[in-house]
Amino acid sequence: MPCDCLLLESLFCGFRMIYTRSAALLYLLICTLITMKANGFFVGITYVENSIAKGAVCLDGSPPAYHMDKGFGSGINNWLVHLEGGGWCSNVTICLAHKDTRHGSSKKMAKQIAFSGILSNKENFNPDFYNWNKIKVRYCDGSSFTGDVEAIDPANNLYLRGERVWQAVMEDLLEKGMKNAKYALLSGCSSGGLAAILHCDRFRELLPVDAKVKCLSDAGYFINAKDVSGKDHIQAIYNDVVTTHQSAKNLPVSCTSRTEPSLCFFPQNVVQDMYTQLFILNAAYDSWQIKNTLAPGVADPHGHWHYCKLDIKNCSSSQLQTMQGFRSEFLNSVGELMSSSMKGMFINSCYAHCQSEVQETWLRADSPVLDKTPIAKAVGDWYNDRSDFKKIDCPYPCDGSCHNRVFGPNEYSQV
Ligand SMILES: *[C@@H]1O[C@H](CO)[C@@H](O)[C@H](O)[C@H]1NC(C)=O
Ligand SMILES: CC(=O)N[C@H]1CO[C@H](CO)[C@@H](O)[C@@H]1O
Repeated sequence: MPCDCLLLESLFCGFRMIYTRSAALLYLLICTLITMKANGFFVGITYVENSIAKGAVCLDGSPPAYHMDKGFGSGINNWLVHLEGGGWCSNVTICLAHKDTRHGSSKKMAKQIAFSGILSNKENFNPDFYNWNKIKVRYCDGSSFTGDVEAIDPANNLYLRGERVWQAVMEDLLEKGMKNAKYALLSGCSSGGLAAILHCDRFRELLPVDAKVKCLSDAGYFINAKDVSGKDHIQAIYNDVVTTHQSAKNLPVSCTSRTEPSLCFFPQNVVQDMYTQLFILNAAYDSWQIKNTLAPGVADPHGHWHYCKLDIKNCSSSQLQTMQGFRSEFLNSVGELMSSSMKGMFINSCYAHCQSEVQETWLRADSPVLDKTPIAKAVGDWYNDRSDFKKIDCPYPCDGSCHNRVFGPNEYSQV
């Protein structure tokens, strides 16, 4: 529920006491209208039931799922496949904790979700992709769609089959018409944005040779940086993910043939060998990476970073200095891509994570801009070869167009 609805809820509280039923109905109606205006339109879920026979299932053994809005007009042969994010489960204990949530079971997923931003069907909100076939693939494997463990431990019935989920969903979409695609874009946010990088070249191979195919990673460029205590925290987590899910065989061979597989979960070791065009959309102070890579709880036992992680405005000058160091590392890790004609880039200086999925950051009068260009235009220009957009923002706090995230005290950013 968006906050507008919470406000409405309290307004209607009084009325409800007297005219409970009609007030509740009116509330629901207004709330639905507000939600639709703010968040786009609702799209129903499709379960890929025949995947079960292939052993391509969520952590709990339920079928994978996606939401699809059919293309129309000149977009009927164009396909946008957007991969949902939701962190990773790096060991069996954590995967078991995910198993009975929407990130581990299609039984727990909402039957309708709002499509907005890059998934919007309105031309003025999403000028380059609005009439495409638009698919949001739900994330329920915890491995960025890379895992494939044959054995099932009867003691816990945990399935680690992300790679099979990827294949089964792609087969289903190809059958639904994607095999005739003329234009296609594989995108994703967070762990889905990482999956879009890891699967990009293989997605390209599934489609007709004369189709135009590119990939967009939104907040999926996770860098291999040390945490504030000097430890390789994120590298250890990725090592656990790749080991637990037996992902090595499904990571790009160009990387695994020259270095250890867990390092091939980091885009910085993968992107230079990709032959499909890639756009990297990322905040240099990505809020997930600041919270979980730079200053995870284990690296900050006294909680010095607690308020800073909730709201960048609360960071001390020494914390900001540390964050500028993180930005420098981030820019170093994308640096050599600046010269590649195969890559597009929108790296802004916001405290944000995932900027393509919601209208307020994708395209609105006040949405983030780089060089006066909003994200939707930068991505659209790059996709359609109108210009090769490649821009890096000046350091925080120079950018007044940011929509910086402010987290509630108990909010976790498992996007
Ligand atoms: C799983 O990972 C968590 C967090 O990293 C850790 O606390 C826990 O001990 C791990 N459990 C096992 C069984 O390795
Ligand atoms: C705990 C803390 O420092 N909170 C502050 C964060 O910043 C806002 C305004 O930027 C203050 O109102 C809070 O008190």
